[in-house]
Amino acid sequence: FVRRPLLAGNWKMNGLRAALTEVQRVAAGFAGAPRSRIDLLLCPPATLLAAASAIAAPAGVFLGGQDCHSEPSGAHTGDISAAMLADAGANFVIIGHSERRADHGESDALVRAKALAALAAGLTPIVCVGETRQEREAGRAEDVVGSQIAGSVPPGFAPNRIVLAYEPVWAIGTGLTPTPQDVARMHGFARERLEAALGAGQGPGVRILYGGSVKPSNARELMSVDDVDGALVGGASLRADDFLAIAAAW
Ligand code: G2H
Repeated sequence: FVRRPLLAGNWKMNGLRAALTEVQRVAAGFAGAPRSRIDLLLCPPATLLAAASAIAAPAGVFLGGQDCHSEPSGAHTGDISAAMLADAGANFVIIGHSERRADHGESDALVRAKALAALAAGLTPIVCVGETRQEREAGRAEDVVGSQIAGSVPPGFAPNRIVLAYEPVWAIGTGLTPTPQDVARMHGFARERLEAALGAGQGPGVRILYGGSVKPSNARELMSVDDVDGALVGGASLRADDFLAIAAAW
């Protein structure tokens, strides 16, 4: 089954307008070789989305948001709807990142509602799951990820409408990464659970990204693991040179 790799950069709460020069560099770099082999996606802060889209979209680089509200509009001060992200040029939106789950108490049910809102607005949700260090040490990593998938992934959608990101919380921004064997095991397990969530025969069509301390020096090894269809990159996506070096892993 051919799944086109997706390399996504999550800038998190980083980036003023000056950072648009990095978007320019990514767009210019993507005009080269990797373009035909992978999908490239940048998720800058929402304040930069429209300007980043004007630069990156003509080069074929996709844009995405980092979160959206579960409702299409209304009295939700400070929140952003999926349609607003789409209107600003987004094609994707990260949903249920562990930092959202931790900082804002987002439950699986809320993550699923947000993913549904994204789908309704024509965006592709990147639904994030992953266990904490304590959960892994207690031998509960698969239980946790399995129940997050069951609770967060909206059922009944075509596999190409949803992306899953496996991000072990203990690997995020720490420089630590799981072994390729651990990643292979978890991605294989996640694909089985996606099959259960989306329906028989649908598992092989879903792109499953690995996230957590991906950088140029480990990208090739992690991206060659079975069932790894791309990466969700935080820190190493902030500089165009690093991000493009990761893109060269394919
Ligand atoms: C995981 C990742 C991006 P980093 O959160 O989503 O961040 O690559 O900095 O570990």
